[in-house]
Amino acid sequence: MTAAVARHPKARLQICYDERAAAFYALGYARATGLPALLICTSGTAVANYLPAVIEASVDHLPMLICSADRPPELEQCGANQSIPQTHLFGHHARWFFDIPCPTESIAPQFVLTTLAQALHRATGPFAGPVHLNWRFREPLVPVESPISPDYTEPLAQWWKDSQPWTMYAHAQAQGLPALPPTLFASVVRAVRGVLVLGRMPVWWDRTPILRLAGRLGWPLFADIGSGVRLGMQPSQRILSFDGLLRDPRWRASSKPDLILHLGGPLVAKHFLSYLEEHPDTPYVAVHEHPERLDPTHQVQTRLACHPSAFAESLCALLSVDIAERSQEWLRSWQEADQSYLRHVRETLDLDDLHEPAIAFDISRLIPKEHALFVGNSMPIRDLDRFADGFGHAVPLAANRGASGIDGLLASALGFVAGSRTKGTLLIGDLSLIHDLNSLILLKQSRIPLVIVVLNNHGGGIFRFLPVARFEDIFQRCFTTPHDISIAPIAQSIGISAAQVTSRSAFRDTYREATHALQPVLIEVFTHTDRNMAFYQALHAHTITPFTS
Ligand SMILES: Cc1ncc(C[n+]2csc(CCOP(=O)(O)OP(=O)(O)O)c2C)c(N)n1
Repeated sequence: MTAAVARHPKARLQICYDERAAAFYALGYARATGLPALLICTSGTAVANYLPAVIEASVDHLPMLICSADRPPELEQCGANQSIPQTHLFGHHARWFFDIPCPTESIAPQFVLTTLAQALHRATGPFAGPVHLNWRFREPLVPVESPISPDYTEPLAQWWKDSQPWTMYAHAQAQGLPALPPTLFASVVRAVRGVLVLGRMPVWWDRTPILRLAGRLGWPLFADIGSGVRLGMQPSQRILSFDGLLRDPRWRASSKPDLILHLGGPLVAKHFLSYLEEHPDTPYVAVHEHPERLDPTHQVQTRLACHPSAFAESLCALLSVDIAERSQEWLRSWQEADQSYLRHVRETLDLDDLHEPAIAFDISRLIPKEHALFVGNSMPIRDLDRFADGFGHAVPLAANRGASGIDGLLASALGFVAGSRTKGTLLIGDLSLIHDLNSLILLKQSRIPLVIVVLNNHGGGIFRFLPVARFEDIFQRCFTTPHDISIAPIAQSIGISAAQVTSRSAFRDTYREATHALQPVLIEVFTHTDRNMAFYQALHAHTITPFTS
């Protein structure tokens, strides 16, 4: 398999040093392109290392195609070297598994081609995700010519000349606009205090119909950082600080909506869930293309399994009357509260203090428009979601929010930037980067122009914000897991340019310069959880006037 790909004139090959990173790289590539990278590995624990990325791909419906090599059946479970049972290794995390027998002329070659076509369909189809093909081989395991009778491949004569799969699968569902339930249309038209929520969406989706719908409805718009509508200048209905406002119990209670329309995946913003729980009788409609439940508070009343853009188009086509006007007052109240909150955020951020929300804000302002942005889990994604400026560039952004692991983030960022065929920035916490240190070697070898901004607060800063922080005997040792490691020297030892900064102005200058580099750069920012906490406390001191109209 390796020889076939390495010698193929059209294949782009990425050699990875460990399989866990390889799978995360493939995941990041799929996030950028919507296409599955082909993962090839040997038998044994090698393939097991794909599991974390397979889980993320499964949860977030990203295509992934795994081709593991395996020993022949007579060498399974008998002590033969590097042989483990690989059948259904990924359990229900794989959309499809197939055990492909050792090559033999007694099986028609069309079998291989229909298997591949099915694998591709199951990986990329309407319910996309990881597919595992387990290929068994007998020795010799090297690409030597083996005698094949001339008429064996005869039935494939036409297929060799084409570039199409043997079986073409048509996605019937993807064609045409979905028919909307009449009751749904009626409740949209009736709603005066509607809220439009945009969750996580793949970067390759066309958002034009969704933005058109946002304009037609004229409702407050809550856009998640992964929606593609949170960064840059976007619709005037967007309420940048909705999570901050919804944190306030009085605002939550007083701003009762009469319909919530949620397009795409879940949100990073935690207080949106509290808002839902505060108003259990508000009709809540969720639209996503896959059929799975997206309802952690168990309140969704109508769930449409169709593409949000197609849904938006259908709804716009039905909305002949201008309904935005009747929601003007409702929208204005949200916008005024938003402006007041944002003024307070900017005043607090402008103090030139070095803390993590400030770095997230600075990146959103300074990132060049030709960069792709990958964001680590824990506090980086939360800080960017809350404090990203609305005046930066609307760069493509991705994060591993399916299962929210802190593993494989550098490898995922590399795959994302490679798939985007551009430069990139990764914002990541220190523990997350330590989890994926191997991928610094992948970065060095691949020379992908990535700027890594690592926030070194010497452990897991998020735990300071969680109730476990009160339990002093276990908090530091078992949760924060403190360390005194500096990451820049590790990167330098591998041959990656790296800088350390301890002030906000030094960060801005270093980051600006790094984004112009043609090679990878790591910027280690030393931050302190006390300062992060102080910023949040100053922010929470802001008084939000309850909703009045
Ligand atoms: C693979 C994995 N292990 C553990 C966790 C639990 N976890 C969530 S956040 C976090 C700390 C991350 O620390 P860091 O990357 O330094 O970011 P910070 O909390 O400082 O923002 C941990 C261990 C996880 N999400 N994924």
